[in-house]
Amino acid sequence: MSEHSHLSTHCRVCGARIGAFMSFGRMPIANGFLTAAEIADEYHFELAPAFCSACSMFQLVEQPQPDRMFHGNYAFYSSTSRYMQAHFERFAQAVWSKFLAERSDPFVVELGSNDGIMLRHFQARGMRHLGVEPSVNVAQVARERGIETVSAFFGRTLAEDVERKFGKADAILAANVMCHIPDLPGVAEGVRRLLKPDGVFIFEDPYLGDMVAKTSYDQIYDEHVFIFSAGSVMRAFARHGLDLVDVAPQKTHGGSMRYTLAPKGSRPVSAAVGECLARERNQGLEYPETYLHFKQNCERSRDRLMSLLSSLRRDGKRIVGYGATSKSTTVTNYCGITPDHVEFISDTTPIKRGKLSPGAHIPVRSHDEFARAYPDYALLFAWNHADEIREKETAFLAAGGRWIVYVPDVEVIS
Ligand code: JHZ
Ligand code: ZN
Repeated sequence: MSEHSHLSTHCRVCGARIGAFMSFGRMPIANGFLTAAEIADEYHFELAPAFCSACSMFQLVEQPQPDRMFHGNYAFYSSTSRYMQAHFERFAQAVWSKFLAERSDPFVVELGSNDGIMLRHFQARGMRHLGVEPSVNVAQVARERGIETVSAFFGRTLAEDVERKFGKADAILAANVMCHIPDLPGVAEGVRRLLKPDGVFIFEDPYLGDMVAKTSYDQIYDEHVFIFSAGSVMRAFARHGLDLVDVAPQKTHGGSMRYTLAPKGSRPVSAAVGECLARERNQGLEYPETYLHFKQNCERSRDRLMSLLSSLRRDGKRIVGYGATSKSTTVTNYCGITPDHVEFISDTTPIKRGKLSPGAHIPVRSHDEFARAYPDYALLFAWNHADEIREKETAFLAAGGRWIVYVPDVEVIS
């Protein structure tokens, strides 16, 4: 696959012509954990990001069909992290106290509600709620918890169905979901229709400013068709009569942004929006040259990581991966990490265990395997959960183990 992608297309938001500024090469489905027998049929596409200089939306030029990614065997269960559980409890609490507490019989809808990690806090208050979750296995976990969930992709038609059945929504929420949906205009239109005139649409996703600053290129994979900034979100939703009225940075997923939108003119715009837009201009997020620099940083990160892994292996050190994240599919396949570098990847998710990692085919094993015979080095693929993991793994360090991280820089930590 050539380094310089030939791929070009039209911006999913504004229709301007866009071209990839780099390619991460041939990639499998990031959550497509597989068995040895399935290797021959493994699906691949070219992972190549583009920046639209007309509306500043960062996006993939090619994304696999949604049902290749989200289906009855979706491998990511939101509730695997304790920190994320606490995060979504706080998110729900903030939405409740700021927007819903004073309303009579409010109705909240969450797009991509996964296993109910956030909605359960509304359900616990006896509130009217609905989750929309196309991956039926994770949706089923939510239903078993008593959370009302429909398994479908959200868009204009579903918005109309929901409105007919439940009425309009006081709040529509989405966390790590909006950046997954290629038809952003369709979703924005659905949201506008489903929202009450005084309702709010609040969503959060990994933030472009953090990705560029930290060279966390592993946020780029099939599911993340967009990486948002305040500027690109503001412009994309203005086309559909929704104002960006607030932004709030979040620590989750290595740096995220929470966006609050409301029907045009219905709410004052907080000072945080203007401040964030100014920061984005200073950081150069609106300029194509920024992404050429980002590309060089990705290449440097890859070279440093591979020379570290190769030299440790030459010295006979054992290296194990920690966290079979979606992000690690980009890292292993872009950098060329193989089972010769990384013996296996430790992960707590039952559905991933006993499988091979997508593309690189590194075995995924239980955490017990990791703890049974600590390796010399653990390559921290779940770097966004570093605090939680390092708290749990003090025995690994005490046994002389060391962490390898690559965000923001390639480093060994003991
Ligand atoms: P984690 C997923 O990304 C996919 P991923 C998705 N596209 C997205 O946007 C974000 O989530 C929200 C394991 N683990 O959270 C569990 C341990 O083994 O970084 C998970 O497999 N031990 C929807 O996949 C993985 O690591 C632990 O102690 O990049 C973490 O995946 C902890 C904390 C996690 O998301
Ligand atoms: Zn555009």
